Amino acid sequence: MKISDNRGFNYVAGFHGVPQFKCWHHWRRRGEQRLLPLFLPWHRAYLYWLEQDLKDQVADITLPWWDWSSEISRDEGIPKAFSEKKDPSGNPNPLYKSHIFVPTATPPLDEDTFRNEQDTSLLPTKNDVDAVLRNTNFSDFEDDLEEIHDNIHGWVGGSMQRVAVAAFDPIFWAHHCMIDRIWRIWQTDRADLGFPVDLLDEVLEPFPFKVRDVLEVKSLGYDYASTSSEIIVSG
Ligand SMILES: [Cu+2]
Repeated sequence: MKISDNRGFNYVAGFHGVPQFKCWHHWRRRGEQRLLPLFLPWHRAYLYWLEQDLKDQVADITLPWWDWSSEISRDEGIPKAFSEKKDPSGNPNPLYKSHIFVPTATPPLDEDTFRNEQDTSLLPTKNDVDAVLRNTNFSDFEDDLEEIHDNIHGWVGGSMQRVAVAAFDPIFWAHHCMIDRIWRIWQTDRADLGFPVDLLDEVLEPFPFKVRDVLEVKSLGYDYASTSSEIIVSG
């Protein structure tokens, strides 16, 4: 967050909404006429990009996922690592909020992210996730998963419910890791990884990757510690 050039958090957060608006949601991207189901691959490339920038600073760091369907989330809501205003030594917790600085936006942005979360009883359940996982067709799966994803953005509220600034809230990344993880679970035991073959060469701008490059998390050098949704609840 202290790095002000294109390796910094503020710059990378700006790929999603302001100022670059490169994200894909509900088959759409700003300035693109075609409708394409690139929500999942685009956000996987995005997570990978931030994680590589983080690794340049701290070699063994990885992005965590936030399992908002877990019992712990039902008790505590947003994980304490993200919700506490101060870290254990009394300094401001950088995961609680970030400062959005985009002077080129209309209007110019120079403000902190904020949240306005709802009651934990409204979070999706494991049954909701399991229902999404039962889809056999990629487009249906992605549509259903994106709907749960939208609900979490709305549940967190504040900056997270606006596409333009959502990625500036640090919880965005843990939320999207959970979405990425559910995709990874869905891909397990699918020889073709379930993606429409005619879209494998679509480029995931601004990243130098095609869809085919991000289909397999292991080829990107990562995997999820658990790809069974059972184990997470007890953790
Ligand atoms: Cu999102």
